[in-house]
Amino acid sequence: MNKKVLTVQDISCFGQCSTTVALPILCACGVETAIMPSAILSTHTGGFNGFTFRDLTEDLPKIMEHWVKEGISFDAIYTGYLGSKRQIEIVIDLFKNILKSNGIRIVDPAMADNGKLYTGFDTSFVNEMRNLIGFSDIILPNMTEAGLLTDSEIILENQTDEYIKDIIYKFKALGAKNIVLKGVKNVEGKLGIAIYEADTDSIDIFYTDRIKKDAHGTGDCYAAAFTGCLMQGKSLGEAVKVAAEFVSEAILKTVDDESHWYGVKFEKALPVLIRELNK
Ligand code: PXL
Repeated sequence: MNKKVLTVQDISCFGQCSTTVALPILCACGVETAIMPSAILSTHTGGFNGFTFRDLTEDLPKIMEHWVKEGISFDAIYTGYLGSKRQIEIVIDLFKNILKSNGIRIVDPAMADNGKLYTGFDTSFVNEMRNLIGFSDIILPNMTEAGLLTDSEIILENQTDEYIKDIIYKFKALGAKNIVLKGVKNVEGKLGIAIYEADTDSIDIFYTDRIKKDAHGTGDCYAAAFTGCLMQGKSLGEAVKVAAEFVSEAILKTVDDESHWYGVKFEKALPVLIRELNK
């Protein structure tokens, strides 16, 4: 059966993130994708000055109501950067109203990185996002988001195994089911992704080679590829791995070009994604 995904995140018109990367990546995975733009910005907020920001909060319930009338529903709803606290409540309504009964709720809390909240977010947004965790099937936080959401110290380098476990247990206490925790750095030269699977109640860490480059938009590329793989029938663990290989390749394709500071050349890595997905 043809799987249909809805992604709810902003359109940053320039800058290779959110909806503008999710669509081509899910398309490359062969997955039909509908969008709900949370906001429209001239660029993303990570390094540009004077960007425009049109909040689309008021439009989202109307789009949903129309879809309900049309009988439109989805196999997965995957959320990224949201434009207001109110949109978090709306996402919970989307989960209730337009997700198929066995549909998957994937939440990337896209609100912070490198120890800091993105421009425009505050602790009240974090508190609201904490509430969304209990309504989701899979969450995809980076280490900064994990620290903020679980009220833990944010440790970006050399985390101990206890620290990783503690974060995962705190997420479980918040109602999280499956957890994909990005940015684990507890092995020299490696970048890890910790996977907690609710079914088996187990934690596993998958590692790739660490590339010394802070790249913007990689979380969005990761979440889109992960969702695409899952929709194509890959297991959680396989989807984590294929998405990680894709993002590593995208960073490698970008690392030598200093003028490309605002995003990654994910287009050049799509062949790797398609190859790994079809293995
Ligand atoms: O990549 C996450 C992201 C998405 N959308 C907007 C952003 C950011 C990160 O800064 O600013 C608008």
